[in-house]
Amino acid sequence: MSNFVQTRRDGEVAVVVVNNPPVHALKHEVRQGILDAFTKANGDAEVKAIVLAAEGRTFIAGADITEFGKPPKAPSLIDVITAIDEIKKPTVAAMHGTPLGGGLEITLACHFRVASPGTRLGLPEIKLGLIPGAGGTQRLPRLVGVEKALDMILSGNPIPVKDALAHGLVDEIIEGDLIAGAVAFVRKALADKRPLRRVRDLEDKLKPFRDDPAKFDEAAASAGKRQAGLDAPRAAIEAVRWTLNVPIDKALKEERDTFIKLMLGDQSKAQRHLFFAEREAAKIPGMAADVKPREIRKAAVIGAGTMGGGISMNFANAGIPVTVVEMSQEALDRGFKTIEKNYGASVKRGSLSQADMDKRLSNFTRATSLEAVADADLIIEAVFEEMDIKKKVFTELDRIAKPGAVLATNTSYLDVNAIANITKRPQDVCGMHFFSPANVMKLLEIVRGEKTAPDVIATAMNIGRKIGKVPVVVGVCHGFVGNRMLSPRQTQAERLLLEGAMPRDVDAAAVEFGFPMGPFAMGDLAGLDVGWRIRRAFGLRAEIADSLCEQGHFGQKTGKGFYVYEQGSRAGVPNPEVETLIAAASQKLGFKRRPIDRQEIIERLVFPMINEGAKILDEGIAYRPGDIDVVWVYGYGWPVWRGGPMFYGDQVGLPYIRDQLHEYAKRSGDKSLEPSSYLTKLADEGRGFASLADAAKKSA
Ligand code: 3H9
Repeated sequence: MSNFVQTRRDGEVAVVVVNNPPVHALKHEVRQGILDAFTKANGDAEVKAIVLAAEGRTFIAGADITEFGKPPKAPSLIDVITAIDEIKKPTVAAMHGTPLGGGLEITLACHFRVASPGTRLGLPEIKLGLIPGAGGTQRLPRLVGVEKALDMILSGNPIPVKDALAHGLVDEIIEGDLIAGAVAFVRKALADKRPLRRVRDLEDKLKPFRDDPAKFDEAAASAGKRQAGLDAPRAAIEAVRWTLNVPIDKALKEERDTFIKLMLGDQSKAQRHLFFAEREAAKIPGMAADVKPREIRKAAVIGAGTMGGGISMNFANAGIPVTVVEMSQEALDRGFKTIEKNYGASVKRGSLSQADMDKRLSNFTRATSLEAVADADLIIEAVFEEMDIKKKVFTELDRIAKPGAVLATNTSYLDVNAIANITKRPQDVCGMHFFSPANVMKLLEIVRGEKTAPDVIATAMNIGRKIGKVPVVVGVCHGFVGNRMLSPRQTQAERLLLEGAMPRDVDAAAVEFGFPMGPFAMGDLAGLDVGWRIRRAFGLRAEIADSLCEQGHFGQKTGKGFYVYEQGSRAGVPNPEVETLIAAASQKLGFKRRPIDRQEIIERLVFPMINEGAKILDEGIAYRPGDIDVVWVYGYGWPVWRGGPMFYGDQVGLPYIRDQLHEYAKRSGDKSLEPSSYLTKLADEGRGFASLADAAKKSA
């Protein structure tokens, strides 16, 4: 008997139970165990029906992703599924937790599926740059219909069990003991002589699409927004289309071939890297196992501006009471108007019910005095980005906050140690850096000050996850990880203008690379005055952007920035005045303008970021290269299929990046482009960033 799969008998029913915690990933031994168990039960004349279930917190959550790219070992998941599909005794999958990917595909070879309340079922392969590779694209549409299947496969999001029941993916929801319920279900099926239909033989839900193939394109188009540049969604649509016109055995083979091609490709490699990087980022090296997060029952946010309002919504959405403090009633009212407008927009879109909006709004307490935060367990300061103001707020918080409260600053650039040290409890202070719009963006940089207590970091991580963020711990430096790496990109974007490019050239190259928008369109959207203010505070100047600001052009909000915006339009058109301004600036600063090609633009934007990332790792500001990748994907729209800047750096090769940076520094005379000593060292030693991740894992 396998260690991972055990069979017990309940009378005439064999119950096959998978046990490979935490999520029963279908590694080789598990596949073998399931195959053996089903083969044995099928051959046993005393067994009349078979139930498949799993121990612990979930049913099988998919193939073992760590096996991808390694030499395959028989039996494959398809071998297992084919064998189950052939069984003539009733088979029933008993699901709980998150039956996902290959885990759900196995159940599609069973005659019946039952599930506990709270089960969430899905085919998330698309999020790993894959399509379902064990029959999901062929069996799911036959069971739930083409529209629902496309929706599930293209979004990758799991559906609640009630939805699954409504669409025929689940035959019954079992309250109470799941396995006992599944056994009772299958006994009844035997007694009623229920026909044993194989999902692969179902045709009725395909018929409307076979009769009218144009309906398929409509269904595919309406199955959610797709990110440009990704291969898997296109492949998934084609695979589901085969249900209409390709015999199932041929389609299953083609599905498998497509899955393997995607699995071996760079996009899936990048997305799998991110899957594990996100989970690694949750682990804090050196954190003792007995460190417990503090309990957060009440939160408070100081500031109801764009950031403060967005931050507070996260808590209200998660059902955590949150007090929002502003200096004046007027500012408070303005802040809440925006919050209500944001919720109202979700209600209009249909993504939130009016009742849920009201419930969320009831979690807010409004206040105009800091004293109102006295009973909060976590206080996040989101006031103006100026050290003196922050210090004043923290001095007050030190006086007012209850002992043990976590005091967090949302600063983007300022020294968290200096803020902490103004209080008598620096161990309770950390940074919680949200990204705009703070109620939407998933990234949360948790800034570890030199005196921050481990349980404060654990608390910030824990609450971050509770409010749906992806938290990453970073150290104190100017701009932490994300903004610090953004800075050389911005510098190069402006340099490229001075040397010969136009904003549209730079933005087009960035979009071609995969960013949702280029640096200049982004600046116009965020407001050029934001960067201008920060640069002035630090005595810095960006010739072109600052000239625009001096003329009162702040981007979209003033109708003019690097682009011109027609009344109410978010799409900018090139601004001829800017082109004149750029030419004049080039002349003034002594640049001889020259044509700059796409490759140089992309490399000049991206390689300096990788160079800065190397410095960040060298200084220990980030624990692992994967943490930096998570920051950039979740906070700055780095294209997922390129895996994050450090992963991309390894793909391109550090020796090439070292040489190109040196070459660009020479050509442009910009010394800041020179490769850092750490990047040079890694490149010279023939190592990539991945070697640092491996080393970090070994020492953990
Ligand atoms: C697939 O099935 C392809 C098929 O169509 C065709 C095949 C031929 N493999 O997330 P957690 C690890 S593709 C290996 O923290 P949670 C994870 O790294 C697959 N390892 O727990 C972590 O390890 P560690 C389709 C996996 O409760 C630990 O388990 N399926 C896998 O927050 C706990 O994970 C998916 O894409 C895996 N498949 O969330 C599902 N899954 O402790 C991916 C997890 O060392 N998984 N691990 O850091 C998930 O979405 C979440 O893990 C889940 C649980 C929702 C299940």
